[in-house]
Amino acid sequence: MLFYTGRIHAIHEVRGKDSVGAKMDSMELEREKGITIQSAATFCDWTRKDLETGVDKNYHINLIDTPGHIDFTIEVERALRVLDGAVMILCAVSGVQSQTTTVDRQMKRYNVPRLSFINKMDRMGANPWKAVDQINHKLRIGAAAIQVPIGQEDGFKGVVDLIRMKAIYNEGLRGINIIESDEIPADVRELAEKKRKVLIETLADVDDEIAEIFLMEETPTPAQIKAAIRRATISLKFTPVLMGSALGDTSIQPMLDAVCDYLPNPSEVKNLALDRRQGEAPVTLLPYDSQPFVGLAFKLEEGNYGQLTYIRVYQGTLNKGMNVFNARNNKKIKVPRIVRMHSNEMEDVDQISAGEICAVFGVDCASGDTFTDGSVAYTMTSMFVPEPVISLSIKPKNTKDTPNFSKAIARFQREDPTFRVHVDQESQETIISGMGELHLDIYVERMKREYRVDCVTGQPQVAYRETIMEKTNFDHTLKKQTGGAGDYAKVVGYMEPTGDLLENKFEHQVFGGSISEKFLFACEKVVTPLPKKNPLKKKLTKLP
Ligand SMILES: Nc1nc2c(ncn2[C@@H]2O[C@H](COP(=O)(O)OP(=O)(O)OP(=O)(O)O)[C@@H](O)[C@H]2O)c(=O)[nH]1
Ligand SMILES: [Mg+2]
Repeated sequence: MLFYTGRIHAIHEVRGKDSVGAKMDSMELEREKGITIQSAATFCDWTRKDLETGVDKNYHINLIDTPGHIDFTIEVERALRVLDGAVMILCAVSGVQSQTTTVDRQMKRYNVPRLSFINKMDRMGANPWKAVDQINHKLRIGAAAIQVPIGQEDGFKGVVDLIRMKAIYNEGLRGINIIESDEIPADVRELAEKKRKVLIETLADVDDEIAEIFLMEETPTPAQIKAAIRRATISLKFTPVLMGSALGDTSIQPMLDAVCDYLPNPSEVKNLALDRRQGEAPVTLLPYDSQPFVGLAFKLEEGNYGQLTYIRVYQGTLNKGMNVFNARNNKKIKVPRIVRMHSNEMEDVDQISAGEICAVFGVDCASGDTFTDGSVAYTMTSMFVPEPVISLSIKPKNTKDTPNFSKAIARFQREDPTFRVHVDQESQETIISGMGELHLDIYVERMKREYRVDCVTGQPQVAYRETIMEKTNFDHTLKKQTGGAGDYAKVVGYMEPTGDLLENKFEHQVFGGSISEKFLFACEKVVTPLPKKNPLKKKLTKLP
């Protein structure tokens, strides 16, 4: 996308043979591992010819590229919190994968309209129809292809636009030229007609206007189909499905056209804030420059020049040198420097308008803070932060590295709310927790590279709780030789599921005798607490 919009002049892979690396994956570790770890922001312009009037229209796009791995899910979360639309990328062979369902949930959480793009159409076993079916059934969103492929697998060479019934091919170096033809190859004509019907039927299910045309047994015009796709996509009832091959330079430009055609512009998205002067009543933010400034800090990065704070401007403008107020603590801060990001590069600007994304220096705040110009008392809701699922103990190999170790840990925690650190009370070890083994590995590796701290880590522990699945009897005699006759106790009982995972119940059935409260309490104490660190098994051995 960046190449075709003229933002970069060559396409490189994350871990390409030319060792240049992808523009949006600038971290050394990303290039080494060939995966995206951190999200990166950029912006680009795309000129789209209006089909009705034939006039060129320029669209300005703010773009965030996010990782796909579940380990870096917070990067997806915060991007979706602030973006007005998304392109969900699927693999033509694998279709909807488990990570797709996670991202789908995140898109739904923030009501983000989406296009679906089935990539890797050049691969052996590519089957876009399986993916379309999975979006409908697994993700439960109305989905229909608006294109069909021309050629298959390594013979994939273009698509048919089902709305206008035109064949679209890429020509020239890296497919830079788009060639459109009214001549649809004979072997795809039938499929194209069939899938066009499916598109109209699917739209009829989610859009009244198309439903009416459909019931009258008429065929909607291309303009009517496009308008319906736009309405249904923005109202989250539908996702148009496109297909192509990023590696094969095929059919990327039509996807950019679709971004302009079907994803909302900032004024079409309802973004709410809470007005603290009106008892936290929701107010709709208006993305106009003339309104009072309201922005949300959604990502922090500590760099060479201090804290870089990414802000989405929802309303009004943000100007260099302006005073802004942090809604959380009412602190007044002067914004000394505003930049627009192009992955790891930045460009100084004096002003950022409503609807755009920028980054500022010298603004000390937490992720999720709302900023205003002080004339309104709005706060925006923050994003969802999932609980970490895996932990491991960590310490620097050399104690002399402890200050750097602490510095790194503090920074990672500030930047990433899914990375947590605590000191275990029993072992006095530092425990780091995160979303997966890879997540923690990356931080350990970054500590080595960026802070020159070698660490020793323990075995990863997955967060889990044990519970009793069936009734189990116990009968134990405790003998304690304290001189003389000694003491002994016999404890007989059973354990069984209470039916409630959160509650442990203790009952005793002592009758007749006189067992002192002290002993009963000791028995209760052993079975009642939910073991935090030690699995239940360990506790049970201590039970008597
Ligand atoms: N065959 C084929 N391979 C592709 C295509 N597009 C990307 N790939 C390969 O897929 C791999 C991952 O590509 P990336 O662009 O890094 O994918 P990504 O979605 O950014 O991955 P993460 O950000 O790490 O989640 C690379 O090895 C690419 O060469 C394509 O159209 N066809
Ligand atoms: Mg990537």
